[in-house]
Amino acid sequence: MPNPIITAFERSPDRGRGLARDMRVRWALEEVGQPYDVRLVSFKEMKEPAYRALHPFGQIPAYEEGDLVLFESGAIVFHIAERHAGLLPDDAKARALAIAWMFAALNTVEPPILDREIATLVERGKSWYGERLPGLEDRVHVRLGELSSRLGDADWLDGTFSAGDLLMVTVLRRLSGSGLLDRYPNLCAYVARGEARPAYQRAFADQLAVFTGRAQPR
Ligand SMILES: N[C@@H](CCC(=O)N[C@@H](CS)C(=O)NCC(=O)O)C(=O)O
Repeated sequence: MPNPIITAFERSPDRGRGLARDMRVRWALEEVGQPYDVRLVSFKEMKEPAYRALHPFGQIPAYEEGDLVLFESGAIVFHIAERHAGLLPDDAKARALAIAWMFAALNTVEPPILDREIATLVERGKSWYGERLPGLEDRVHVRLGELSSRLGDADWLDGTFSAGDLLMVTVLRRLSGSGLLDRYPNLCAYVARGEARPAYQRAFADQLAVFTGRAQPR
């Protein structure tokens, strides 16, 4: 069976700092030890019909495995976690909870973080930006406070590291440089634990190498 192929930005706006969503998929593939190939796409190419056949919204990442074509980073990580050991517990109840954390990361925690991020990127010059930002940050803090309380002094959200943690760590990393995580030492330590995993580091190095031009043929 040939390696799965993922798509990633030819030139990532985050300059390869692991914020583009191919990072989630790379990390999951590294965790389970599945080699993969990467197809780099330009912004122009992503919006063309040939690419939209892979990804209806013209975004990265898309994932090809034989005749299976998937889009949505959460669905791709879930697919990988279902087919390989290591990202979801075997016990049915623990597995269901880990899946709940995957949805929580993408459906409950990421939206207010994205709302704030988008405002800082596209609304910064507007007259009402200064009034809007505190409300957006309050909404982020509500979720961070709740997550911090739940995590407490545990290493991971529910027992052992799972795809739920993988997605949650990548979502929280979107706050890098904002200072918003600073008042939650346990969440900072949680993100650092995720980043310290060898699989994360391999994935990070590979996506950074695309930006620095040091990517090696796999
Ligand atoms: N919900 C999607 C979001 C995908 C997404 O927003 N991808 C961004 C990169 S991280 C992208 O392709 N942006 C370019 C665009 O939307 O034109 C997922 O999780 O895969």
